[in-house]
Amino acid sequence: MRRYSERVPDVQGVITALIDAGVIDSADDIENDHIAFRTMGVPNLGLASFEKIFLHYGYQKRDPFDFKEKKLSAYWYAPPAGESTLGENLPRIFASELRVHELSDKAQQIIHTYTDTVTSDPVDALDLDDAAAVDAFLHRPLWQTPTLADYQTLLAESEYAAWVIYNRYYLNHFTISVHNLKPGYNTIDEFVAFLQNRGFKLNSAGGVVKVSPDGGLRQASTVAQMIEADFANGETARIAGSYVEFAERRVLPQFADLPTNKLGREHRREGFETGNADKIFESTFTTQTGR
Ligand code: OOG
Ligand code: NI
Repeated sequence: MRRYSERVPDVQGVITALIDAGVIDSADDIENDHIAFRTMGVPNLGLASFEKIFLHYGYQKRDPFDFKEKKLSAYWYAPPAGESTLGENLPRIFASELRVHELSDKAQQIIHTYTDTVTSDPVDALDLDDAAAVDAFLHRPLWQTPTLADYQTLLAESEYAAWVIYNRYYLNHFTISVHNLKPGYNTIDEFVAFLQNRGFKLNSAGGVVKVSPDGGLRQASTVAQMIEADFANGETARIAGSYVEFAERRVLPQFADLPTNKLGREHRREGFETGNADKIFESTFTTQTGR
């Protein structure tokens, strides 16, 4: 979270706005609904490698998601119940993988130039009980810094591919659970109005608020902030970094009569939604960052 918030000024921006408005006293009052990571689906990497970290910490693999057009596969992972070595109330995890073999030969070739240097699963070489080592791993480059030309070629075919070739396992977003905030801020529509009044730029793909068909999961996100990226051979460019998401999970119909102070995660809409996620991915796409 420290490195992520250094790189995404909106993180502190939203927290400060919430404190100024008297909605929270400090960042500790925010429930982190989920965090997200992106991976390259190639041998020794991808979800098969990445997920071992979180399975080790007691996360459980849940539903699969398929994004045909974007050539992505994803799963969500439920945190261990109650206290764990990492604390309690851990965020869910949404992790996705690019189906590299579905890209053009040219794009595959570029990706493999970098990823083929990873000849064994790097997670197998990690001491997973050492949380500091895991943190360092997530921020360590797995392959050589790409050239700007390779980045741009990938960008033209798959914005996701370009994002991962530069950003690797960098945290893609954290998510504020808006339903746990105080009245006036605890629905996604109210929260979005609050953000827009304060000038935050939100992802408009498919509409600002993305709603699951059952109406229970309502999400919005900022547009990724641009970072000054250092490419190979001393070249630099401004590219999409990470973003912040906001989620409202409505109380399930069978728990509608429970008093607010009795409501826990188990009483609200769980999981994720393909239609929502498909548009949230675009928070880092030039169609949004260029607006
Ligand atoms: C993940 C997009 C999907 C959600 O909550 O459905 C998502 C990404 O941009 O990598 O975050
Ligand atoms: Ni998300």
